[in-house]
Formats: sequence, structure tokens, C-alpha cells
Amino acid sequence: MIIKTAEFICSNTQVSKLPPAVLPEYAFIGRSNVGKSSLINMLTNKKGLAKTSQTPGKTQLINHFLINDNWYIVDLPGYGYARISKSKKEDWNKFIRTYLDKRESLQCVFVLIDSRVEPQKIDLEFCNWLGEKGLSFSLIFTKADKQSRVKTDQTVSAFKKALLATFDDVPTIFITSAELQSGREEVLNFVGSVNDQFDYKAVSAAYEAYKKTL
Ligand SMILES: Nc1nc2c(ncn2[C@@H]2O[C@H](COP(=O)(O)OP(=O)(O)OP(=O)(O)O)[C@@H](O)[C@H]2O)c(=O)[nH]1
Ligand SMILES: [Mg+2]
Repeated sequence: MIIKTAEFICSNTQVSKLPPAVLPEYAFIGRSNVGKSSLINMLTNKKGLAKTSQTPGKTQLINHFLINDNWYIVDLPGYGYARISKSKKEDWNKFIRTYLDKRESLQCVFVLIDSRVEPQKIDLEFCNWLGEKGLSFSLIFTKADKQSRVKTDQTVSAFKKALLATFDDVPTIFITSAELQSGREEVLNFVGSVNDQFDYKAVSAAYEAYKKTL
């Protein structure tokens, strides 16, 4: 897939204020600092589109980016950030889970995993929750440039094994590096093939009306 346009649309703290659910949408989620925003910038080839930071907890809102005028990337706040209060964590949980569970146009949740670390309970629990909700998800291993391919493959195998304790089969897996721009084609082609199944006609009138409001 060729990315012709990628534009920031809106940031939200309320599920009720999201753009209308008329285009296929892909959410990027994972532990704080795993590289969600960097990956989005790499996929869209637009540095600075999603805000990146060395300080975990940078992304605090649901951020919608419109790609090629016909699908959305959604950058979500990271989970598992230790230095926020318990009540904030609960708010996060409620807000993000409501979004994921209720968003009709959500096609796939990309769960980002740091390719350097062994399976973490919080990631596995999150995948299990997605499974329970019947939400389709793929795994994207990030920061593959930081170590050898052998080490990355070990992390991937360990994660697959851990998932097979609760799932019958493993989801689609991508290995990426925002630094080296690797894995870009694979992720975008996957999105392209899912978009091909989306019934744009069914929502076109709603979309045209919405575009006039932008
Ligand atoms: N070497 C390397 N560093 C990366 C890669 N992806 C992200 N980083 C670095 O990891 C840090 C966190 O990246 P972000 O993209 O801001 O992470 P995030 O998951 O969006 O973080 P939050 O929004 O805070 O949850 C930054 O310092 C990035 O430069 C990668 O593929 N390779
Ligand atoms: Mg971020």
C-alpha cells in the first residue's frame, strides 16, 4: 500500500466524541514506551505525526489519524505505566476498554510488544481480554534493531507459546523497527487486505456528510 496522505484528525477523552464509525479503523496499543507513536510515524512516513517521547505516558488520549482519506490509525495511551495513580489507571482501563469493545468500525487491534523482553503478564492478560471480547488482534514486535534476529525470534517464540496456553492458534505476527523502517510493507499490506473486505458503499453517504464537517 502506498501512503499518499496521513493527517491528524482529533484527540479525545470521551468515546462519545469520536469521529463517526464509517471507515475501517486500526488501533495501536501496548505498554507505555513500547514504540506505538514511533511505529505510526514510520508506517505513515511522517515524522512528528504522532508525538513520541522518551518519557513513558506521553500519549494520553485517543488520537485519530486519517490515512489516504479511507482508513484510520488510532494511537492509544500506553498501559502499565507505573508512575500514575491507581484511580488514573482505572480511568484508563475503563475508557480504552469501552472504546475497543464498542467501536463498530474497529477492524484489528495491533498489540505492540517490545521484542527485547520476555512475555509480560500485562500483555498476555490484555490479549486474553481481547480474545474474550472476540476482538481480532495482531502482534507487532517493536525495536527489532536493538538486538540480533536470533534474540528477537526467541522473544516471539516465547510469546507464541504463552498465548497457546489460552488460544487455539496464534495471531498474525509482525516484526518491526521504526529505526530501520523494517516491517512497514508487511503491516501496510495486511491493512490493505482487510480494507479490501470493508463495505465502503454501505457507509459512503455518512462519510461524505462527515467529510464536509472537517
Ligand atoms: N531503537 C529504536 N528505538 C525506538 C523504536 N521505536 C521507538 N523507539 C524509542 O522508544 C521511545 C518510546 O517511543 P514512543 O513511540 O514514544 O512510544 P509509545 O509507545 O508511543 O509511548 P507512550 O505514548 O508514552 O505510551 C522513544 O525514545 C523512541 O525513539 C525502534 O524501532 N527502535
Ligand atoms: Mg505514544
